[in-house]
Amino acid sequence: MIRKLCSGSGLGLGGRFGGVRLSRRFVFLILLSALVTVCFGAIFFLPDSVRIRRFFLLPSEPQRTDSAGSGLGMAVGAGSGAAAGSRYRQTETHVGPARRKQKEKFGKESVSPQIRREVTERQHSLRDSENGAEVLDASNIRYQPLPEAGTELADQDVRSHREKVKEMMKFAWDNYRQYAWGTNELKPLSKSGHASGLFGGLLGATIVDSLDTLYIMGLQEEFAEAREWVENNLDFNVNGEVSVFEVTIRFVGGLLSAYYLTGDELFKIKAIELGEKLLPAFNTPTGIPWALINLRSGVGRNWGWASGGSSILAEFGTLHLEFVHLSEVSGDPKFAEKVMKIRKVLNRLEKPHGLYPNYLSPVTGHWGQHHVSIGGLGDSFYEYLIKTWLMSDKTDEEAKTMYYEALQAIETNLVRKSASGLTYIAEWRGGILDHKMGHLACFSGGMLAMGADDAPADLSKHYMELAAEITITCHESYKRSATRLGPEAFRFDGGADAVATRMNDKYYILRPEVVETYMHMWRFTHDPRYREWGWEAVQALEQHCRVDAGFSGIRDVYNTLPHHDDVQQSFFLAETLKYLYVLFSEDELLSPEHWVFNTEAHPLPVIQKNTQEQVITHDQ
Ligand code: DMJ
Repeated sequence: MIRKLCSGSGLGLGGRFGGVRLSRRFVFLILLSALVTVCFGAIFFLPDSVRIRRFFLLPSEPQRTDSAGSGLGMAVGAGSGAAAGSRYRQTETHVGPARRKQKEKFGKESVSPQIRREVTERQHSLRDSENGAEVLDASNIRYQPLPEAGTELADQDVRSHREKVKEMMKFAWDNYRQYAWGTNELKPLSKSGHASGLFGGLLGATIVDSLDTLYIMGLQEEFAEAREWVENNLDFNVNGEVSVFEVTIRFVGGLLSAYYLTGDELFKIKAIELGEKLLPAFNTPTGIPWALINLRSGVGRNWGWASGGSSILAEFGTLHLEFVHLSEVSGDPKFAEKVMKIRKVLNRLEKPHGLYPNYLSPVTGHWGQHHVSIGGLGDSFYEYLIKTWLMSDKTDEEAKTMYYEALQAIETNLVRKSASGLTYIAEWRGGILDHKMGHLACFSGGMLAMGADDAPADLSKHYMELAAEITITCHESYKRSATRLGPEAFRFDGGADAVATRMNDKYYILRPEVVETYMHMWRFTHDPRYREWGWEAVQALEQHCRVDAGFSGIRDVYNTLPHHDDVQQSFFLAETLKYLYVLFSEDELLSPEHWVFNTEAHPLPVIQKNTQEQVITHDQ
């Protein structure tokens, strides 16, 4: 082009004057330096400062593409389209050195010394299942929830309770396997698969949700089958809308947990692949993600029923643990950055009476309807604030501050006592209290206990007492029903005291929150009543929810005549049975010092202090 411009001039300068060669060079140099300036300047307009840092600070190294190596090379595999594949490869080149660094780090530092010791001592113990089937290459195992299942409990009763829970898990699993294999959930009366609208075209929710429970319980043959299904059938390239929240807590959480427990790279690869697929949900004017995303097209939107097109607090506020761990395992900060952006938006907003309304527009960044709840629509947002603090090895001060401030506002505005003295957490609608508590809100007993230790001065004891009171209330909601199972919501007005008064609040769908709280309370207090209450729940489940081919929810907890809903929820295997199993296990099994359960009960390890700066960034 430059040549043409000069030599093609009608003046024929090049031929006539010796000085023309000089000016050609001059023009060339000017254009070249302009080009360099433009390219260099453009780098500073890139949005992601971390990537820029990497680009300049880390030496570029050729990428390994072998499947067994870095792992990410495989992520393009089954189901990824060509476009997605090339996008992936681009990212991979970009973060390669950091990921390798991360991999080394994982081998050396992130794991606490105690877990590492346990792993070293026992890493060969899982090679063979009870039936002699090879399950995993033990050399890959980096984390292990030991001591080994069923061996160390001195108390015979507790041991047999735990065995009972394991038997329930096997029964639930075997029936799913026989009648609904590969579908999302089992219909235990119809003996067929159940398709839930939450997962779009995604399949295998029960399989992915159950991986860690099977593993923890030592159901190794079943675990091996589940793994095989994940390897050969778990496909994310589906043309359907999924719930970003549900897929994150069940699928990403389940896969991450399986990876951390077993060290099997397959689960890591799958988790990262799915994490990538979810990223377009964050492409909104504020960075608050859409509730729904089409995994193939990347088009997102919100639920039609949510206040003026809002996103839901308990959904966009319950991604933090998983996305931080996606950055941890991939070495790519982009996942953590997405959830830090959510936090930034929330921090900038005015909160009515210090409370967080359940609806927020991802477009304007303004609150929708002022409905506040520690039950449905709000619940796990609060849970993730304190768990983020704990999972960060108590370094994420911002999460801690947000949690205790929110808790104070909740206590002032929502916590009340019933006429009979039961403590409950009401809902708040634009300043008016609705004296009802949902089954979902019962997780808060465990949450309060888990946050009590680090509470601001002189509040620790108080929060522990509040935790115990909430647990009593939730237990009463079970005790006051004919089936000894709790309703979906119970009220404290119009003469009601921890009972449901409306027909459509009377159902029980195998939810975990009450036994979840028993488990945490047991661990923090060792008060035997929590194990007793857990055992009551086991018996009630056996009596009213166990059917020929699995476990089913019931439509009315106040009626002992069976009226089943014919769904075996995947969270029954992921959460309810796991929490019960842990309740009847020794404290070392997934101890809170080293593990944090995501909201679907998938254990994720605490990220050790000395390794954090390398991956998690708080910029933007
Ligand atoms: C689970 O999927 C999770 O616990 C979620 O946080 C709330 N609902 C169900 C179980 O009830």
